[in-house]
This record gives sequence, structure tokens and C-alpha cells, in this order.
Amino acid sequence: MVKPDLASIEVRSFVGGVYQEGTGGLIEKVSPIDGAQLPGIKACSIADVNSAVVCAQESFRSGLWRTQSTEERKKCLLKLADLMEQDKEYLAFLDTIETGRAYSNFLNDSIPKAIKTLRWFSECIDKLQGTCITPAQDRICLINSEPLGVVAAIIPWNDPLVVAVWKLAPALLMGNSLIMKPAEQSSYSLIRLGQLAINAGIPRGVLNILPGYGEIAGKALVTHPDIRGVFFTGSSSVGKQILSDAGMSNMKRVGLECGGKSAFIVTANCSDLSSAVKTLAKNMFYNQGQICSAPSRLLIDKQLESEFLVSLLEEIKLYEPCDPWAPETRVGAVCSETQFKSIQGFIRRAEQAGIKKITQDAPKMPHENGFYISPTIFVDVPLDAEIAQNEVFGPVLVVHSFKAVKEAIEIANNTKYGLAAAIWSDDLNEAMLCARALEAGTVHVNSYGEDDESAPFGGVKESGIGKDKSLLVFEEYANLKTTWIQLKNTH
Ligand code: TXE
Repeated sequence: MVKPDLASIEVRSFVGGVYQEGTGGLIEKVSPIDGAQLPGIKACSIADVNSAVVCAQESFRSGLWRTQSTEERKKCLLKLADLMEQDKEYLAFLDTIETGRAYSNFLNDSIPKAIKTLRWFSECIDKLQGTCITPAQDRICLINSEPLGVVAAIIPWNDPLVVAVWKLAPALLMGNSLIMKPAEQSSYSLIRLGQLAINAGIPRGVLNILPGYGEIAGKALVTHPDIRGVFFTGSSSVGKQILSDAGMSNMKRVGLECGGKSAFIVTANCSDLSSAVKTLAKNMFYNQGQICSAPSRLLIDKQLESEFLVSLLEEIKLYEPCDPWAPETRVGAVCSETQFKSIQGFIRRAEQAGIKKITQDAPKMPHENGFYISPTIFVDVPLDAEIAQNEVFGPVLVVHSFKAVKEAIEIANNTKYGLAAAIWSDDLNEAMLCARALEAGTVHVNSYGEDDESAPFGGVKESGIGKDKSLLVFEEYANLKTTWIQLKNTH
């Protein structure tokens, strides 16, 4: 590919339909691919957040968007999807250079997924129906959805456009005005979305993009009394902070999709070990393990353990990091130096604790000054070890063996997280009993990672509150209004 000029990258916030410089300082950047200097982001200050809220509120009150017909809103967002499609090479370039993830991942998987999801939501909006109940002959009750008002979406860096669309689509289609804050590490592509939104005919002020620091711009959004909902994807610790800040400000609606430590259980009744190995490796090591639902704990029946691990060690060679720009690359760099150091810290402390590592690092990484980590596997991991309990968000798998499925369920449920899980077994009865007992928002049976937009996605326990995707999500971005009508008997 011919790389666009770095000077073409827009680094300012997008408010009221125009780009403007944030006054919260410069977020300096180097590319995780090779340490090259990148254009810094003009961060938004609290004052910038306050004026953006005023602007979003004006757009909401004007009714230009919220009182449009659903057909009109659908048309605009379908147009936005078309514009993203036309722009996908540039969007993939922006996301790659900032996050280090493989360009081909963005171009062929992630961005097409974001576009497909946007189209799916847009096609749904004019098919939603309210409810009417008639508890008595002379009484009618209408139940319908109304937009919340001005809402905020706080986005992480691991899959910026996909997560942005998960929140942007239902928020805007329901008639809300939205302020979106990208992560410090991955702001370019979302800033670009602002321009595409205007070109798609979305009125000014309805979609605003505010790059900035989490503790400043993010917190200012969460605590703002005129914001009616905040929808977040990120770490569980920030998720908890948001829940508390939102509660203490104006009790705004909160949606949280947080971390995970998902278990991949293989029982003695699993005959297709080869598929299980491939599926585990693909879902665990794709994007250097920086996926909230990565199956980062393998729970394997003791009898199958050695055979399974031999195949897995072979399979993970496909997931060694390579040059993110090369078209055949599956796995690129880790997103930032901070993330790199955090993952290395988990690995080092596990080794110091005497936990057995069965993998070796690749002798050479694609670029000297980039941040790359080889797939790493620890076995015989104590259940209470730091690495067994905490989200590493890197290419690090821990292995526990078990003797009975009941024990596997206990191990699987023994973390604070509950995002996803898998059970591999030919015995449907065993698989279904296990699926029901697992504390997870999504359970995969003899599979992993299906993520169709028609199915809700989100966790239980400290993995979050609420869902992304599916028809059910529209209600999260709306208030249900109940209207009673009393009829007079005129007969
Ligand atoms: O996440 P943060 P970070 C997990 C993963 C990773 C860890 C740290 O374990 O190692 O989080 O990553 C904004 N009020 N996940 O530090 O801090 C921030 O600016 C409001 C899991 O990047 O949670 C960014 O936009 N907003 C995950 C977003 O929150 C705040 C994806 C996420 O940042 C804020 C990413 C505050 N006080 C990381 N503080 C997943 N679930 O997919 C920060 N932010």
C-alpha cells in the first residue's frame, strides 16, 4: 500500500460540525509499530467538554435530528456506512499506524464488520414497534421509546471503529445527540468519522468527537449534569469509577463493557481436539490478545492435556507478530509502550513466582523500536496466581487441568469477571449443563468468538452492565414512556 502523508491526519476535535483545537494540551504519540513520531492529538479540556455539551444540547432541542422520521435517520446512517466503505483504506491506515494492529485485520475484518453493523442497525430502526395494552375497556396504555437526550460514548483502543459503531448506531438512530471520546491511543479514525458524518447528512452537533485524556475529558463527560447516558468500553477499574461518578452526578444511564478472563473448557468428551486447538489459538492470540473476550484461560481435562498442548504449541507459530503493514500479516504490535510494559510485567512476575512457561520468544521482532510480544503460555498455574485472576490484555494464556467437569465449572467461575466462556464436548447434555452453570454473558459450545450483530454482547459480574449489539440494545439508548388514555363512554 502507498501510505498517506502523516500531515494529512486530522488531530482536532469535531464539535458542531467543525474541527476545532482542543485546549487541553497535546497528547504526544509514537507509533507502536516502529517508534516513529506521529502527529499529536489536541486534547480537550473540561471547558471544551462543557461547550460541546451545550452544542449537542442545542442540536437535540432543535429537533432537527430527533424529530426526523426513522426513515430519514436510517438513510443518513446508511450513507455514513457507504462513506466508511469508500474511505476504508484510509481508516485502516489510521487505525494501524496508531495501534500497531495488522493493517489486513482492519481492512478485511474489523472495518467491514463495523460497516456491516452500522447497516444492520440502520435497517432495524424503522421496524421497531411500541406497545399498546388495554387493561380495561375504557383505558389504553401506550408504551413507547424516547431518546435519552445528549449521551456520551467512551471508546477503547483495541478495536476503535467497531466499538464506536456499537454505540454510535443505536444512540443516533434512537434520536439522541452524541459526544464520543476516543481513547488517547487511537483517536485518528474516530476524528475522521466526524467529517464523514457531516457528508452523510447528519445535522451539525448531533455527532461530536472529543479526543482527550480519560481522567479529564472522559471524567468531565461522565460527571456532566446535562448528559443523560454514558456508554463505555474499557477496563473494569475505570468502569467502576464511571458507575460511581455517574451515580453521584445526575444518575445518568450507564452501560459498561469491561474486562474479561474467559475460560475455554475442553472436557474428556471432546473428540475434535484439532478444531479446539485452532479455535483457541485464533481467538486468544489474534490482535496480540488485546480483545476483551479473549479465551485467556484454558481449562483442560488432565487426560487430554499433553496431547492438546503439543498441538497448541505448533498452532501458535501462526500468531507470532509480524510487520503490521505486510498484507499476509495476522498479528502486529501491542498498542503502546504502556501496554507492552504492563504485559511484560505480568509475564515477569509469573516467572518469578515459579510458574512454568512452555513457550519461547521469537528470536527477532519485526521492527527494533516497536512493541511486539510472542504468544506465551503458562501451565500448572495456581488458581489464585495474579496471572490466573487478572486480565493481562496481551498474548498470554494460562492453563489449568481438571479431573471432573464440576471442578472445571468452579475454576471457570472463580474470577471477578464474567464476559465469555466456551465448553467443548461431544456430549450435548454435559455441554448444556455446563453452559448454564457458567457465569458469563456469552457461552460458546464447540466454538468461540461468533459475534453477529443480532446477538447481544456484554458481561456479568465485573465484566459489565448492559449490552452492545442486537435489537435489545435500542432500549438502552432510550427512555420508555408510558402514556395512559382514559376513554369516556359516550354511548
Ligand atoms: O483502559 P481504560 P486502558 C483493559 C485491559 C487493559 C486495561 C487498561 O485490561 O490492559 O483495560 O487499558 C477512558 N472517566 N481494557 O488504560 O483506562 C480512556 O480515555 C472516563 C479492556 O486503555 O479503561 C479510554 O477512552 N473515561 C477493554 C477508555 O476510558 C475514562 C478495552 C478506556 O480506557 C476514565 C481497553 C475516567 N476516569 C482496555 N479513565 C475492553 N473491555 O475491551 C479512562 N477513561
